[in-house]
Amino acid sequence: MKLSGKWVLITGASSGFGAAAARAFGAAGANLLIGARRVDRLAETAESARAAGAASAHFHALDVSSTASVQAFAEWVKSITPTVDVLINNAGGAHGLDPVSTARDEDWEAMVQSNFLGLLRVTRAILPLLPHHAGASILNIGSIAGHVAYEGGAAYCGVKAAERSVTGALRLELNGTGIRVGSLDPGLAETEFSMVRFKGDATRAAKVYEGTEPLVGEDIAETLVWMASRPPHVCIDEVVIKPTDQAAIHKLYRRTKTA
Ligand code: NDP
Ligand code: 8X3
Repeated sequence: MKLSGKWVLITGASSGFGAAAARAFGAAGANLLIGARRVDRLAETAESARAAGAASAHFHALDVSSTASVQAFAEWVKSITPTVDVLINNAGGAHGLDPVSTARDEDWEAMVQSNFLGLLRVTRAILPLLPHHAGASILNIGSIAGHVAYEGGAAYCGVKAAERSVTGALRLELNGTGIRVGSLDPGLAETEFSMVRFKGDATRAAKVYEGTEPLVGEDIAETLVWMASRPPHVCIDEVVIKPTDQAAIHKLYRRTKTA
């Protein structure tokens, strides 16, 4: 399916995967509708998407953890276009890496609100705009953390496992509409993810990627473009994408420095 002229909505497009996806769908000639909380960063993403070839790039503040914000965002979308062809639910992330015994309510709540409830809220608000039988797609960003649990990841792994359940339930609910529902589940990728997880501790964040070659936003973006551009009768249910250095969630190859 050609993406040129299609309307693509991306949540969490102020950095990382979402910003890279805006540029990649822009390069394919799409019209972009992007949201996140940091509006200054959205403006930069929109500018780079236009430079990449986007038919248009519109941005608006969005906090997926607030129903009122999601509703206001959806009203803004409707003021621009009556249809959205591709919805990318990407907003989210991890807060903390503490074991259950010492983890904080505010971190759990932030993860549930953005990764899980945010996904549900945005989908509910935008679903009426997705055309039937025209190759429309809902693409949700999961994680390998939704497949395999790790220490300190109880809540994050939990919300990403929930993303897989939401994706599966939506695919059943939308069967017969022609709307495709897929999940893209990445492994280790260098974005602002670890800076957010470790609350701005740049040294701790950098250690996550030390000696290894992680994925980058563009790897995820080009896969999203591929998923959305399959012929309308083809639904890519689930893609797991990891760095070659990451054989499994706990097995990450790190090169030792030779001075
Ligand atoms: P980044 O931190 O770079 O990007 C996260 C994006 O989500 C930002 O644009 C941020 O925008 C947005 N966001 C977070 N909370 C909210 C909110 N409440 N409302 C609106 N937007 C929000 O990290 P990534 O690009 O890596 O993360 C994107 C997705 O990919 C997340 O769902 C993450 O869990 C997932 N993921 C990441 C992996 C990785 O290793 N990097 C691997 C697997 C999955 P703002 O702060 O401006 O609101
Ligand atoms: C991000 C990947 O392994 O850090 O979802 O949880 S991981």
